[in-house]
Amino acid sequence: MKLFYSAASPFVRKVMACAIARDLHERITLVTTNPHESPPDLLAANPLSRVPCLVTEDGLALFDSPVICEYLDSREDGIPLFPRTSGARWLALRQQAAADGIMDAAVARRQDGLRPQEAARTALMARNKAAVDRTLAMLEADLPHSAVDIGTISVGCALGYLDFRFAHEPWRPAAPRLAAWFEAFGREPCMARTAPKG
Ligand SMILES: N[C@@H](CCC(=O)N[C@@H](CS)C(=O)NCC(=O)O)C(=O)O
Repeated sequence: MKLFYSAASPFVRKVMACAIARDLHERITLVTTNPHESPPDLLAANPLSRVPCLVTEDGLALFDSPVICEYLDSREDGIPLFPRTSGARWLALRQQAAADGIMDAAVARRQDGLRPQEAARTALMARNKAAVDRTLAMLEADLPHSAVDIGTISVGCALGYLDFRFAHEPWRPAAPRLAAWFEAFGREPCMARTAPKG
């Protein structure tokens, strides 16, 4: 398998954490890609010009991260990352959606923050920050469990990205229980081995 990859992307981290949890990571060749430059080989696989994008051994190009993670979960045997029983399944999928929303908002703020500021952009950045803050409050109230699944991996990647790109905006004081959960969950091999660097 081939993964169009950007080291700083929290969505790529989520995919790699799932690959490690499913013991599939050694079958993945990483192709370092800058999606903002729209390289032709990425566009041929993903017309949205986004990473992560996984090309399977059959040549099928898959995006975005929820689809790739579910594909990895369908390969081989192992404890499912997408729980099958309805209660656990909907909780994990809601956590994934919440975490993906945090990552979307935080990545957009990061990109906007690198550009010259103007009123509309500043308002959009404030809106994205409020979305992140509200979703953190939801996760603080409705704490993830300790098992490794698509929900907890996604939440771990979202919180890791906030630390990576927004270390100057500490989130822990408002979410101390979530902070304790994150510290413990960060010791899972799939999280420890994919922690953002640099
Ligand atoms: N919903 C997508 C989001 C992926 C995404 O936003 N990737 C960013 C990098 S972190 C990207 O490729 N951005 C390039 C662009 O939007 O043009 C997923 O879950 O994979």
